Amino acid sequence: SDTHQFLQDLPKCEHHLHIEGSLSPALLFRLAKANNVPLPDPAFDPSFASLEALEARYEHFTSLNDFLHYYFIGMSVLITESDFESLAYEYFTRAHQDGVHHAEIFFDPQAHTHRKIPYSTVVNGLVAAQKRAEKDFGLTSKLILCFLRHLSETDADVTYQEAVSLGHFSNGIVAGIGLDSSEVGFPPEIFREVYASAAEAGIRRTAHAGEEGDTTYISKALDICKTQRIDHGIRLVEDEKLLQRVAREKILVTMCPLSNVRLRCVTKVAELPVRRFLDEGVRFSINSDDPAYFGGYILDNYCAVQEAFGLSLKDWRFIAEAAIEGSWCDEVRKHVLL
Ligand code: ES4
Ligand code: ZN
Repeated sequence: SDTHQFLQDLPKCEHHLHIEGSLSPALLFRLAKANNVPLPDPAFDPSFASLEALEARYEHFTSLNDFLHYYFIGMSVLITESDFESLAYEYFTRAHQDGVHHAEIFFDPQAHTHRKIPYSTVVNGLVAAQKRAEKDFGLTSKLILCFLRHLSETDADVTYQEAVSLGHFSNGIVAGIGLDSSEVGFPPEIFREVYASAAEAGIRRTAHAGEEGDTTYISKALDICKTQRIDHGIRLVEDEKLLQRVAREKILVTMCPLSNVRLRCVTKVAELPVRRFLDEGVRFSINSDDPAYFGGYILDNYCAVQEAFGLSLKDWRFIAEAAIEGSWCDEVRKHVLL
């Protein structure tokens, strides 16, 4: 249709995409076999009995933690540099088809180093895919290193120091840090020290906050971790003052509509605070989060928002411009994107 074409053609930036969350059930089973990685016994979890069973299971997540259980099992099949390269190149190919010009992708190094896959294997594979995507599609991208919040601050710091020692923040391979995994019970202030080190070194910062957690997770991310973005942030509307502050300070909120429905943060896309954000001038982008798990890539998310809210050309222009301005690329690239 016309709107679908319009949204496809709209120059998009993706800021909230976990590369491990772009692992489809088909690729999961293929790599499990190729790499001899055992999957859970179907006698204990029938979801692993077949491709179809796993796909069906992904349609019925009950919470963030329910999803994360499958997310961490899924990524256990990623072993070699080439696995990470294929995974990321497949994502970039799809993103390009969806009209993405610039993508900032999260990766979870601890989820790999904890199962003896070296940090450099992960990053080398991702970087190889980034180079191919830029050459083949003109798609630019950045990596954002996420800490797993269910692990300790000490563990996060070990990961951070490894990236620092390889020069990945100063040479531009990693554009910033983020915080993901189980939110409730793991507030951002646990990671205050590693965020303070990053701030001091001029490294950009974001954190998942206000997905399942209340508004204190958002305010602590901003006040204590000094984040320049908030990932998800849908519960921001529960605190009017905080909402106005986010608008005033031009903090980018990275929304993931289909994710929020699949993880039951809302019952439907129409419940998301899209209208409130537009009316209050809160800058936000629309993203896919874990597209292989949540039933849609970025264009599906854009279309779902349009279907629920019927936004105007002016609204879409605001969203597209906020996404470009909030990107962590250099000013020259931003100028080209605008
Ligand atoms: C995630 Cl949706 C979501 N929330 C928190 N952490 C995550 N890691 C991957 N997807
Ligand atoms: Zn996320």
